[in-house]
Amino acid sequence: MPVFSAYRLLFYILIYKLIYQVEVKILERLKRIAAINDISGLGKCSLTIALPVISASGVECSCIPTALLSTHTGEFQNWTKVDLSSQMLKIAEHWREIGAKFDGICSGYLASPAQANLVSEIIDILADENTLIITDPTMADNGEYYTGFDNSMCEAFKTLCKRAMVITPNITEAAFLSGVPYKKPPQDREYVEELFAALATLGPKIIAITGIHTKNEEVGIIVKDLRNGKSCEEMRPQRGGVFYGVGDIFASAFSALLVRGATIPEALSASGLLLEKSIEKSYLGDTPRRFGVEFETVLPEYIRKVEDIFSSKAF
Ligand code: PXL
Repeated sequence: MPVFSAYRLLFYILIYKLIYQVEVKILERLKRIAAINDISGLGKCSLTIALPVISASGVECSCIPTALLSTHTGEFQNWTKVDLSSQMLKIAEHWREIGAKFDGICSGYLASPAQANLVSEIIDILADENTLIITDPTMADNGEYYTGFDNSMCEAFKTLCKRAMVITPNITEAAFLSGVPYKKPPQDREYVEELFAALATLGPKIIAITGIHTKNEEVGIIVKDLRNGKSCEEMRPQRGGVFYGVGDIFASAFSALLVRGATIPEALSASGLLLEKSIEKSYLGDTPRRFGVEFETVLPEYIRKVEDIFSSKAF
């Protein structure tokens, strides 16, 4: 082939790639998640995390609040709480009338075990065959139920895990849901595999267990895709004490990125970065723990990482 036409061919290929890339970007429809979770006015968790984090992931976040609290229920006293059960179905039905479509439905903290039935009804109302259902069974940590919760909340969450494609329990919740006795840190691989196997019987296809202390000084997340048996993990240095809202940060980012089309390792790596850096900032800044972690100043770096993931998909 003459040199001239080889260059010309290369030129056309480059132009084609450029146009294709621009088109993919333009055609990437904004995805939408319905976040079903509480609003704790102070103490950064649940919806006050889901809204900014899902938005920063490039996904629209619509909210169905399960309860309105003055603060979260850990390390605060005399908090106020209004159960919003009476509104939840009404909101979903209104959205159905409007014809709103949802690419994901992500549920978390419930005001009562009975709300699990409402969440299930909301899934019936809003989901179609392409909607990713994610359940974050927010009910316990460090081997104990959150204030006001007991085994009946665990039974309620089991029914939601059965409907979910993705579940994101911490290691305490994984133990409670699976019926495998909770093991204090360090938790060896064999124990974690036992949890995965028992949770698999509930029906989800992707299980992300957070807060796993596999060895001294290390803590992290292990995700198993039961469709192909593959696992991936993100470990970080262990920082002593409790960090509030970090499960919500992970569940929100991981869900949004999956809904947007990231692979599991990509979603885990970006959500793990947001989590680790937010914890690190709070740890170094010595922020009072109960007010939640400093995720806000990490969002720019997280957004850059998310952009890298999706711009590489355009080629
Ligand atoms: O981040 C979990 C969470 C969510 N919502 C409420 C909570 C907690 C944990 O304590 O109390 C109200």
